Amino acid sequence: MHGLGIDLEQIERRIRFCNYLVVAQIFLQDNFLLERPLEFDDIKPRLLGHWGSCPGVNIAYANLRARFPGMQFILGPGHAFPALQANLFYDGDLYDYYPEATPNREGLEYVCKSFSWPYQFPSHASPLTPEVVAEGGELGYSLATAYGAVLGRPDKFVAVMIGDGELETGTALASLNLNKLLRSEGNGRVLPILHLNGYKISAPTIYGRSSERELLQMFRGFGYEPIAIDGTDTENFQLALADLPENAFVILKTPKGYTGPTSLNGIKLADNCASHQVPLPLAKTEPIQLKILEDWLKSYDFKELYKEFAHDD
Ligand SMILES: Cc1ncc(C[n+]2csc(CCOP(=O)(O)OP(=O)(O)O)c2C)c(N)n1
Repeated sequence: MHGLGIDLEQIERRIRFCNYLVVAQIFLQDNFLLERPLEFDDIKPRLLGHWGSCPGVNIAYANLRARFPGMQFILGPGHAFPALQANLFYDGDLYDYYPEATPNREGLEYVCKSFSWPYQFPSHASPLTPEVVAEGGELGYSLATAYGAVLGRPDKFVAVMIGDGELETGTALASLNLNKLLRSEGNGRVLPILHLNGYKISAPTIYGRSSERELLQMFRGFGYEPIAIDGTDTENFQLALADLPENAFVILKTPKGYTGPTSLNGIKLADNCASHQVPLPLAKTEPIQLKILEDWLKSYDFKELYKEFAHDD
């Protein structure tokens, strides 16, 4: 427990839980708790989804939820859906809409199997996601949506995560100006968070290649009080959230694909655009990739986290 009254270890356990669940959703159709060695048959036949953005989203969600339990969360990069789904499952919010999503083995299997599966959940946030405001797919609208959500609602607090690739779109960039129009007592509060993981699909982002000084100046120019946070340092993140300036803009730095495999066939995966989608695309047929996947899943010590979470009979 921290002087702030927030359990930092619990936040980190939650992040590990959700990271595991993201990987399991993308890859597994069986053996979800790794109760026996991983086999090709445990792997889904068609590997879809996006890993790279998810660990940063899990970091943000866990930290924000601990500090602002009543927040509304808007996620710009809807392709990070497995992270959103993992968090909705963890909090029991998914269960409110899907009675199959029970906090036990059956619920876990349901969440993993139904991700990116015909007639179940797609690979992006969609109208099937509880409380979704607009379907993912087209980047750029998150910040404008967040300002819209607090209009005339002084009681509302919306945290909005904008991808650094997303902020290269005209829509998202122009939405930064809304900050100047909406600062009044009659409206709620928006906390914009730039997810600075440095990369988009197959290239670095402009902001990933900008200096911190340039970024701070840019957001100051739009009328914000920007702060840069290293997302991998939970204590630092919580201290910053406890002392946010009135008109804060968070620049959240996380390495893309953080905690995932570091390289494959000589290609850098973590902290690189190569982790954007499925980093081990041949896990169903290549023994080496299957082994890397197994080690990756094991690295989260999920069994211990699962015991804490599950209500099995
Ligand atoms: C308007 C629009 N342009 C392009 C795309 C294609 N696209 C999908 S994901 C992506 C990269 C997103 O990068 P970022 O916002 O940084 O997200 P993250 O790095 O967290 O995955 C792009 C360009 C899109 N979905 N919408």
